[in-house]
Amino acid sequence: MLKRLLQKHDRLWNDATRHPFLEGCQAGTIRPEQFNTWLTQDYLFVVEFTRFLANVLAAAPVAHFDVLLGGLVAIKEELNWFREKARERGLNLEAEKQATCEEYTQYLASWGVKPYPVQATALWAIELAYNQGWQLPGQMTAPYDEFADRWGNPGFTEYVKCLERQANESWQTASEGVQPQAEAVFCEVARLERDFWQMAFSETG
Ligand code: HMH
Repeated sequence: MLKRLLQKHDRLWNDATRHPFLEGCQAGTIRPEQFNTWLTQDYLFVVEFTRFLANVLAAAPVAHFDVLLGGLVAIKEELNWFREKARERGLNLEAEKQATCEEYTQYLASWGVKPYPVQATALWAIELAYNQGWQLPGQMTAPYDEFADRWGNPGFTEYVKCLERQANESWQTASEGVQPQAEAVFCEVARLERDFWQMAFSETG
């Protein structure tokens, strides 16, 4: 049960979803170099995350297609939105991945070949981290409110609930040994999410 993972690893999850980077967006004190680093690196992350999502769809039971196909449609628009935001800020998206982004995307690729319940758990955790992280600080200052809304809006929150339901369902029929793998992947997601915020926050420009 995914709720139990959140309780058991609450400190880890707290660090994944509460970070000075997000507080800085809320207060409007984040520096442009920090925010732009996050934006560029997150675009590079989302490109690889799109491939991961396609892998999850490929491994999913047909009853789960509807939700996952909805996610893939949304990510088509999201990738274009990232390109638009980068253009507005004069950012070059042909950048190199920083070490944490590289590490996270390599993990994504490795999770794409794990049993479906493990993939479904990773997908849920990745989306929940942003859904909670961008909402927890409270109303954000412009221009960051647009970013907070992308992952904090009610439609996205509902999508994450659907992912939770599907991942829970997949756990019920998982063979022995799969649940510990899913738990380990959940903990990796939490650590990598924290490191990703820290990567951008540490940017000195
Ligand atoms: C690092 N985690 C990271 N980036 C994202 N865009 C999401 C989660 C949500 O898709």
